[in-house]
Amino acid sequence: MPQSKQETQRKSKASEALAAKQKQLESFSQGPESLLTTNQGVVIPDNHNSLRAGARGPTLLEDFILREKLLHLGRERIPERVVNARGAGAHGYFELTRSLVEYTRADFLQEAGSRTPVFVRFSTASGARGSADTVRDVRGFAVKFYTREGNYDLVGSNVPVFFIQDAMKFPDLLHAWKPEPHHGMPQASSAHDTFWDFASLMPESSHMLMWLMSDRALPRSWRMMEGFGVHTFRFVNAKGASHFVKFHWRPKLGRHALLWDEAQKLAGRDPDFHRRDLWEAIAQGHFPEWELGLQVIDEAKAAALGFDLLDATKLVPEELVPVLTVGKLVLNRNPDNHFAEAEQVAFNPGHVVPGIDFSSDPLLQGRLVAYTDAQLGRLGGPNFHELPINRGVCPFHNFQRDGAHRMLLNKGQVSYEPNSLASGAESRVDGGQQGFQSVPDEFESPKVRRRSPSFDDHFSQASMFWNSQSAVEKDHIVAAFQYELSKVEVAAIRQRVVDNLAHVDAKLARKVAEPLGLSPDARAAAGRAGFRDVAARLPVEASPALSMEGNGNGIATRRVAVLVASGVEVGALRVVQQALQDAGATCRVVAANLGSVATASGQQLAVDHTFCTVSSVMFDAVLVPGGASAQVLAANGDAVHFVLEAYRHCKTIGVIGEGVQLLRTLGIGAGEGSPAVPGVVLGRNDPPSRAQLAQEFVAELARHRHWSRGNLEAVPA
Ligand code: HDD
Repeated sequence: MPQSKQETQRKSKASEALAAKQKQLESFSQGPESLLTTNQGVVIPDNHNSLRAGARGPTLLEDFILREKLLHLGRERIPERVVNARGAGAHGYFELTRSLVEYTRADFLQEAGSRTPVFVRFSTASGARGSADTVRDVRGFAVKFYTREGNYDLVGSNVPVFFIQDAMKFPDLLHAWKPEPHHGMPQASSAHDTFWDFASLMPESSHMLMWLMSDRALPRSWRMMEGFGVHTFRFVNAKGASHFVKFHWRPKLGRHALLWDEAQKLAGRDPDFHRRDLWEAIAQGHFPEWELGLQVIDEAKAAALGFDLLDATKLVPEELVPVLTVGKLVLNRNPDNHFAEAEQVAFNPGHVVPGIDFSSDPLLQGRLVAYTDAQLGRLGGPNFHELPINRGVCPFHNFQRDGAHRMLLNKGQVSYEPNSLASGAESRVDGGQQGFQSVPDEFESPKVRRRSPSFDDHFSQASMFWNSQSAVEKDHIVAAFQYELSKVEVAAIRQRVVDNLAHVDAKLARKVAEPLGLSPDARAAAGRAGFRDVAARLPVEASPALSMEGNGNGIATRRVAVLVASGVEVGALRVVQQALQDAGATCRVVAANLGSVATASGQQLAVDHTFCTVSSVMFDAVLVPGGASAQVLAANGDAVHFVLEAYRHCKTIGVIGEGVQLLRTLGIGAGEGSPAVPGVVLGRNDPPSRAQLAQEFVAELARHRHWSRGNLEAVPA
């Protein structure tokens, strides 16, 4: 069908917007050059030898080439972010699918179909820049929109709530969470005394602790986690009318998690697991995608929700306010340079555009100060907005001048306003036509250093979260509390945590406490300073959207390991591989050595990885083809461990022909006479049954995990 003129114009405007940022970045880019020069452009004659007084004599101070290299190296590190230090990012675009003109005047939210360039950085919160990706933690999800009215940053996370209600407690939270100051341990972990000491004395953290101990804190991939703006923000339309708004990013691939055992092993096997996953997906053209969802709330009706929207320890259940889908986020380009882009990018919840405003959430209000301050230090001065990744795509002009690393050459005599010396445009100030307008709230109250009593409910939403979890998810939460508390050395801290948990759910508290030799005491918790018990009614008893169970969404980008040795029968394997590829999954051949193995028909099968460099935790499923190779694998401890571990982690296992022997050797009842094992697909090599085998394997993989396997504790992996 021919496109309408309007549609063609819209598309060309959208691609212009995207090209603008890319073009700007390219003007700062440099590819490899053949001739090495100094930073001053002087050609370097020899890059191996310093200038010496004789071939065996001392190096001369005048060697400006050596000096420049060494001195540059000595300054190549900048301070890491005080939180969210560990992260990586990608470029992409945001496409509006529904005009929001009724709610906001923000230019990039007006016209359905318009596209805005974005840079997104994902991170962990507590670990250092070199820590592992898969630790138990909340993940930062920060989006910079390069809009035509200035940069807008949505600096959120994969959890919709936070530990504390007031920014005043943020430094305390971080000091308690980061490695303990006397010995600098542990790295990137909440499983230690100071974290739980603080948390147990701050009952307002109860809701966030439930999320942190849940599978949400162990995402399978950044591409498979939700994002949230956390705070309540405001949309303001052209007439000045304002609504509260909550932001949601919903991943197209569904929400999926790692198991704790996997996460820990991955931290050693591949500490870069999440950043590698993002990089490879984009490099292979599997562009990650999220829907933008909004909960828009009439400000006059907010009080009727039964909790305070300004309290960042609360979420708005979707049963009370449905999520409206308004756009999509697509990441389609890896950075050219990790440092210049992911490290130097400066996000700030205070970067808003006309039409988006803040609420009085006291946590958000504190953030508005903290980010600029942190970046002034981290990026070395007041001109970090001039770094390529931080530059807006719209013109900017003001009379701020000078400072470290200033790149702009502001022309003219005048750097103040009002003035009469510059030409007309220099001194113009917009009278509010285009400019940012704050919502004209009226405040008539005394100054107080006190929280509103509407912030006193510390447990009801933690209970709602617990009620919303599946049986398996609940088991994981209990196990996580037990793990963390078992690492806490001071018994009184463990006791305080389980006492608090008794206010979330009595059964949860008992289950956590029992193996720790404790018994929860709800009354003791209630007697402690800082405890508030307003006996609030749950906003809803349970909210299904808070569970990740049954969140299928296909097998695109899932990774399947094919274990092979010489003599492997590849007939059925090829059919399964094709079906997996058609569904967007990736197969990797794993063997004892790199190179290739001889197949049963005398051909060569190329090997991608060896058992030394990968293990089952780096894959979503395992496939063991038939042929003489099965016997060779059964005698290889690494291959045996690979399959056992995948079995224990409830992953799909496909076994073809003689491969079944391997399962039997491992004590996994399979094949004739044995009952079917959930998620274990058995197939034959003969051509008629190959298609069915492929179909079954793909269907089982789409279930992601097979929790109903029995007696998993007995599996030695
Ligand atoms: Fe923060 C970084 C998210 C509360 C102070 N924060 C930072 C980043 C994310 C968040 C995603 C990394 C941005 C990037 O990728 O560069 N922060 C959150 C969320 C919060 C939150 C979702 C709760 C709703 N943060 C918070 C508070 C304060 C800070 C209450 C201080 C009052 N955050 C910072 C910071 C960081 C930061 C110190 C570290 C370096 C930086 O900003 O540039 O300013």
